[in-house]
Amino acid sequence: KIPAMKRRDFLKVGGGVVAGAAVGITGTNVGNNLGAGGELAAVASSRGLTGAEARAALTSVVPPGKYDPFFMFASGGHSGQISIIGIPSMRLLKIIPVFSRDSFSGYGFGTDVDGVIPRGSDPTKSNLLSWGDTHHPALSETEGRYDGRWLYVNDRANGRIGMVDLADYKTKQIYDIPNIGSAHGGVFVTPDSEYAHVSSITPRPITDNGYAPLESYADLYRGFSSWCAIDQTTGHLVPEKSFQIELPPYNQDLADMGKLASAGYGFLNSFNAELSVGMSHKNPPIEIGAAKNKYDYLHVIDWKKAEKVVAAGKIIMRNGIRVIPLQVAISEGILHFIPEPKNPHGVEVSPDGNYIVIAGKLDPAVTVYSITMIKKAIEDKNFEGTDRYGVPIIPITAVTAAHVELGAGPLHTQYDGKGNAYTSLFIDSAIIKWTLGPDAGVTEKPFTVLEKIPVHYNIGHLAIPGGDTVAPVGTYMVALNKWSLDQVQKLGPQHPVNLELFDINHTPPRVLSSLPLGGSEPHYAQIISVDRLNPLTVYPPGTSPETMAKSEFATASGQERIVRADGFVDVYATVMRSHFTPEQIPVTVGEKLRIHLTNIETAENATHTFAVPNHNLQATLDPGETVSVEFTADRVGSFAFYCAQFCSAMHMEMYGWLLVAPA
Ligand code: CUK
Ligand code: CUA
Repeated sequence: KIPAMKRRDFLKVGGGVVAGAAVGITGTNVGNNLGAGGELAAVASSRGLTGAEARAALTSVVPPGKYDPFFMFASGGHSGQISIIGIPSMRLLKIIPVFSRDSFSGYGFGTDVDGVIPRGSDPTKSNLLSWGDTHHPALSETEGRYDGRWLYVNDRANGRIGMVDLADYKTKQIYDIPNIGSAHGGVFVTPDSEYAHVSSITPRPITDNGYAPLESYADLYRGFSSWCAIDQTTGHLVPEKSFQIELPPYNQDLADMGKLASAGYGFLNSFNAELSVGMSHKNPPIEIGAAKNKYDYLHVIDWKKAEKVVAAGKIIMRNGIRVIPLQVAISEGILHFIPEPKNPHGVEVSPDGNYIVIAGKLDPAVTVYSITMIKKAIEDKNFEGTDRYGVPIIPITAVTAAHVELGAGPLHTQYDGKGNAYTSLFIDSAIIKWTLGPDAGVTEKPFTVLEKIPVHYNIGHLAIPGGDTVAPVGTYMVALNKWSLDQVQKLGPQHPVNLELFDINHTPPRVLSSLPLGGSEPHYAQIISVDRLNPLTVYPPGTSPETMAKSEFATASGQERIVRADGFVDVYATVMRSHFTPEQIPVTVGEKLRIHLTNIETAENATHTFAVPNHNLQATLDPGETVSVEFTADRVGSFAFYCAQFCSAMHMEMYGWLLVAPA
């Protein structure tokens, strides 16, 4: 890390760094040009870099063999994946498929873990989905800090949550949440990871067959706030321990969990309080109809109280999950509304938990609510009537701590832990740095705009290490930009998204580098200190990643065999550099095969695969891993299966024969 430097010391990297040369840049042209003197200056000048660009490069470079201190877990939008990006190097380190198939990792191509994709809890939903739209990753937390155990992410398209185990960075579960057709508000976890929360964005009919004409929208469509219980040992979501709260058919949008001062509460934005259903002979398009009212409703949910109401049995069962009916949520004081300026997008709670910041989208300001004032209003029953379903409305004036003008199209806010907030402006293509207020320890210049930081271009979310936790690390900030326009050479008509890295230790924040990311659209990302992660290097021999225990099919060297029983051909195989055992699998067409493969390597990095030509079979086996591949040998032929991962000098020789003889 380059410490903050005085102007005159700029780039004066000490002797010994570059062949003993004292590298310096003289004071007069600091920040714009490189001056004479030193090899670093010569390098920069030969590459046509300005002083600022050279400084940015030095501030963020992670040389070969050195490591990034932070990982960013970014969603992949409609690629259905999660990407891991090193910070500050901005190198793409890994892609974890969650909702979509991926032949590289073998995910969805014939292995055990393949079962994760179709395995859902809601039999009414298609069990053949092999795509999703990841938006909001949520790292598990302990006491409001990322703990590096698990990662959850919503499928905005299909109303599901995927769970990734950070022991091996693999997807272990997809929970197909009942009663919701789409999921956007979350995933956010409670401060001790009791629940992963998500809400539906588009309401769905509560009829048995899931259909209702739009004329009955107000009566028969509903939203659901879903509190998915997390098993504290495995990280799996447990349907029997989860519950939902029925909500009016507004579009419940982004959400955040209360923490510290606001622990026990969840906050959900919404839009379309107008209940617009789109164009017909008398209706305007949704886009216009949903923007008519001056206010929508921030949903304030007391989830601790909801837990008690569930425990007291004041619930109904609906498609296998416990549901608190809307009228019960109202009468038990679980749900309150606060008007929020029209069609808001993000709601983000400050690290101390005192402030709930709403980004307006159609309002050029953020509205800051105070949890102290919200609690008081609820206690005093200070309501200004109810919405059309009877939900009590807290007057906006009773709870607003500030309304801070920022600019056009505010979307999302992150915090640096030093009393500052950073809010993205989609339309203005900028991030605004502004101060929180006294409850967050800011007494001098509270709620004041400090900087306008330009981005390229059209930013959605932004991420700071721990930026949504109780303990942000205000070092780096990444802007997740939707458009890249002139920032990258032409790559055909579709442009990549563009992530930009900023140094926010410096005032004003400075851009360091960018990562145009093809093929993946990070909506949201969370950045964790790498020292909080504790992944496996190799699996204990014969481990099934699905259970993280020894597989009953684990096979040791010398125990390889082919067994015919119960109508199956079970092949117990081992895999190592540079051969499969057995190398010949002779069967007759029509036989059902279960091939159990164990990678018996104990060496780090010694991954192999089992790739079968002309079949949709590609299993990837990390060292120690056991997977089972099940299929029917339904075509006659000699198929040379092989290892698709370049693993040794004899990698090309690593193959064998699946011989399917005619009957
Ligand atoms: S949304 Cu995509 S930029 Cu799903 Cu968080 Cu705001
Ligand atoms: Cu094993 Cu290539």
